[in-house]
Amino acid sequence: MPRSRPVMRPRMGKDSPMNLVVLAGGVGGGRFLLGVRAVAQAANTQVTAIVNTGDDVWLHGLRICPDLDSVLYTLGGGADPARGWGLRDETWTVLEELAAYQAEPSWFGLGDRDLAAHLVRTGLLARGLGLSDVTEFLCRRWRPGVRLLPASDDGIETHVVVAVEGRAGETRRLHFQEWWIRHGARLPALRFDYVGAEEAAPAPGVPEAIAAADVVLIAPSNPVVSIGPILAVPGIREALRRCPAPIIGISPIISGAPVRGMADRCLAALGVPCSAAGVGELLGARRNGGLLDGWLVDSADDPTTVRDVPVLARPLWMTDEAATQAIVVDALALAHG
Ligand code: FO1
Repeated sequence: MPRSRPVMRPRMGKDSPMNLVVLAGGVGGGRFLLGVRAVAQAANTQVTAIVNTGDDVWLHGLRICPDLDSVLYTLGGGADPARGWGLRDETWTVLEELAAYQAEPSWFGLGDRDLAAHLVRTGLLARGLGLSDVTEFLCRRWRPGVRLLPASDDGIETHVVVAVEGRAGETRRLHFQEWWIRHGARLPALRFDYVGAEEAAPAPGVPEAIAAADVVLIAPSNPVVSIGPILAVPGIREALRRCPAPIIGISPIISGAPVRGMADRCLAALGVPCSAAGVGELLGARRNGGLLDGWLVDSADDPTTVRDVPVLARPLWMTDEAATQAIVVDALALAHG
């Protein structure tokens, strides 16, 4: 439900600029960042979003970065509001022509306007630019109003391990996008592998942004396939654990169901209950080797307890930007005790 109470300003950024770091995935991460940006603009606060790259995929010779693009398009005002991903006023001529060639994969929707970003990105990568430089270049077009950093410039791809039907004990792996889009996340996942993450380094600026943060927020994104790959990059989890700033997570689960997407199917593979408490325990208390200094859950999940983590229950539905701003203000209030 939309909230009626006025948005309060957080206790930050009064004199010198403050630094807010947000770990985020795609569509939900972009919508959350709309609220973060609005609160930050009113409070002399700079925002750095560290975005998941595990969904990235090579298709038709192009490097596609769905989460970076969803955040970019959402903050840039270009996202299609119904789909959440891709661009508004889209046309699909190239996709139709690819279908005429029976070019595979046919299950991934590439819009004509969206293709421009993939062409530019792939071209710049081929010229030797890192993904973070390429992202900065794309930001000149969309002006997202926050600093967007990929978690890593090194290729990371989330793969899903599933059972082979009719062959007991045999497994196969597929790219996350194939599992998500082609199979609608219906094949029971046995495991998620963040391929390339172990050898990856944080993108330039990521450790520095975390070290300089006054508050770190973990967006209500899918904890397994959006936040998981970010934390799997060696150095990022450590930088978070070391940083002096409070780390506040916002639950992506309300009343036992994902706010958006199919996080329930991802959590099942990890044996984690699909609940605000389950995801809170998965992230864990910083004092116990986890990450959280605070966990914001929806009012419907009150009371929720997570071992050694202060929990605040407030409305968490991102129904509009004002509601999302209120969530951010609540998260900052939790950060400031
Ligand atoms: N999601 C779909 O459900 N179907 C698609 O055909 C599709 C195409 C697509 C193209 C570009 C892009 O940036 C995102 C796209 N998405 C599509 C969204 C994406 O697969 C997922 O929602 C995210 O990776 C999960 O965060």
